[in-house]
Amino acid sequence: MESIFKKYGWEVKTYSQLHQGLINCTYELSTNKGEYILQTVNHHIFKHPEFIDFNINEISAYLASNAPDYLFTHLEKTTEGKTLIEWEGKYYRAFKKIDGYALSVLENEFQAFEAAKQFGQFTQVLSKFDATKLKITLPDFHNLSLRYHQFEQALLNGNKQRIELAKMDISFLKTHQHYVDQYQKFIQHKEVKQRVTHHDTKISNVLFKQLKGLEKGICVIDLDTVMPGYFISDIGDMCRTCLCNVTEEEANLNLLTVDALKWEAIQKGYLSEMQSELSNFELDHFFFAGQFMIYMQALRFITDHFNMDIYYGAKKEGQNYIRALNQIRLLEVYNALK
Ligand code: GN1
Ligand code: MG
Repeated sequence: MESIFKKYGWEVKTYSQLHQGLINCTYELSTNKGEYILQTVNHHIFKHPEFIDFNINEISAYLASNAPDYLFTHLEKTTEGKTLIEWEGKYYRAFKKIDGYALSVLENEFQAFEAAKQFGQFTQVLSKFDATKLKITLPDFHNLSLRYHQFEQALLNGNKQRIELAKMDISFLKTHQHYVDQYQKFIQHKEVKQRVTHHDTKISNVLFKQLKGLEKGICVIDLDTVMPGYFISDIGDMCRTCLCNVTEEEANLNLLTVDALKWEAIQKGYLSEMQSELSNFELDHFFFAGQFMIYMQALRFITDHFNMDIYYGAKKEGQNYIRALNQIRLLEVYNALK
C-alpha cells in the first residue's frame, strides 16, 4: 500500500478497510492532504478497469462545466496526473471522502424519497450528456434474458447436490420466467429510451447527511456500472433494497416485510427529477421495475450458488443460496403490494 500512497503524494495517518460492497475492496484513509476513499477495482469482473476510469472522467468533465454545483465523486489524480493506477496486477483509484453516511436498511419513507431523488437527479443532470459516449464496463449486465440463460446453464453444469436441494426454488424461478418476456417487450418498445443509468442503486450507494435538522440525500456513489441503460434498472434496485426492512443477507425469511409508503416515496422522489424525461409507457412500468430487478437478483444469486460462488464469493457455506431465498421471498411480498 505504501507505494500506492506515494503515487498520490499522501502521508497516511490511519487507514481501515470498509466492508460494504461485494465486488471491490475499499479503504478509508486519513492523510496529510485530507480524507480519501481508496479502492481496488475487481478486474476479474471488470475486465477493463480503464473503461470505468474513462466513464467517470467523461462525466466529471461534463459536470464541471455544466453543473459545477452537483456533488460528484471526482477521481483523485496521482502526482503524475493519472486517475487509475496499475500496480502488481491490481488496479487502484481514489476519491475525496464526502462527508456523509450510507444506510443498509431504511427506517422511513422520507429516506426512500431522498434516495430516489438522488438517483433521479443523477440521470436528470446528465440528460443532455451523450450516453453513447460511455464505455460498456459490464456487457449485458442487466440483460434479463442472458441472466435466465446463465441460470439454465448452471442447472446443466453446476453442483449437482446444491441443485438437488433447491428444487422448489428452481421451480419458483421457472414459473416466473414470464418476467423475461415482459423485459424483452419493454426494451423493444419505441417509447423506451436508453439514458445514463447507474445500474447499482442499492440503498447503500446514496450518501445522507443531516442538514438543518433534516436528513437529506446528498449524492450517489459507486459509479462502476454507470452505462447507457433503462430506468427499470435504477428504479428496480431501489425497490429491491429500499422497501424491505432487512438486507439481502437476512436468513430468517419470516422477518422480511415491505413498506407500501416507501414504494410511493420512491416513485415521488424519482419523478421529482425525472417526470418530464419518462414516456407514458415507461411510467406504466414502475411496478414491473421492482419485479424485474428482484427476480434478476434471485437468479444471479442462485446461479452463483450452483456455480460454487465464483462470482460473489461466500464467507459461509450456502451464503448465496440464502441471498437467493431472501430475494425469492422479497419478490413474493413485493407482489403482494399490488
Ligand atoms: C454487487 O459490489 P456491489 O455491492 O457494488 C453487484 C450488484 C448486485 C449487488 C448485490 C458489478 O454490487 O449488481 O446488485 O452486488 N455488482 C456487480 O448486493 O455485479
Ligand atoms: Mg457496485
